[in-house]
Amino acid sequence: MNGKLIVFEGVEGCGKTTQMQLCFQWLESLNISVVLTREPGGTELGKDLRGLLLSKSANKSISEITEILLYAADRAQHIEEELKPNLAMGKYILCDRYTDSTIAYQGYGRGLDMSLINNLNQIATGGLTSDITIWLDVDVEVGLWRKRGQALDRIEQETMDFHRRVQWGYTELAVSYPSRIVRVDGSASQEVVQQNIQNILQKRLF
Ligand code: T5A
Repeated sequence: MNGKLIVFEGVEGCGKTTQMQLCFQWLESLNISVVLTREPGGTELGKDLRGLLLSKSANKSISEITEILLYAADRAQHIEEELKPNLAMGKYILCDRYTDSTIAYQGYGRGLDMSLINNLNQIATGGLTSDITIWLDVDVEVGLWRKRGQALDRIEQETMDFHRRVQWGYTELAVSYPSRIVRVDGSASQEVVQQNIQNILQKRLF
């Protein structure tokens, strides 16, 4: 596959959507063919799964195993329908969340068994890893403060302890996979964060 899979990760409100849009415009200005996508919800089936997992009316009593299986189902469909075909066409893919979200949220956040998570990630992805993962690192309090006034989804409504465990998960992942995961200070201004991301992508991918 000739394309590149560029993943954006981080806690709630870290600025992924904002930075992905800016990256999209920047890559297009360089005449690079680029697509934006996300997990959950990058396919038609995935949109339904996202609703089940996150909507305000999402079932609060969804079990932890059901939750991780739904994320894995969304990912399996996303890879077959969206990621593999676009990579084969040589496109750059900007993907909002991928396997590290499952490790951070279901592993560190929920406390599910890591070998189960790694097995499910392997089954869903068939071994497809990102070329680079940008981790937008902001304090949990900062991210949630940015979302003030918005209706919080099922996972955003979790406790501060949950969100802090997720944040710790990203910290440990970045230490474990230094060649794949690059930390970017997400608390800087949008312009500074974007410049830092562009510098990293230029150095690592071009
Ligand atoms: N999930 C996902 C799992 O539990 N397991 C999994 O395997 C997967 C794949 C998905 C949820 O599902 C969970 C994790 C999540 O809980 P999502 O797609 O991340 O949800 O939800 P979104 O609502 O799309 O994303 P976030 O809410 O996390 O927000 P973003 O995209 O990180 O942040 P963004 O860009 O929308 O910015 C938020 C606000 O901050 C401002 C923006 O203008 C906006 O108002 N902002 C800044 N303000 C100051 N300085 C900056 N640098 C700023 N950057 C943005």
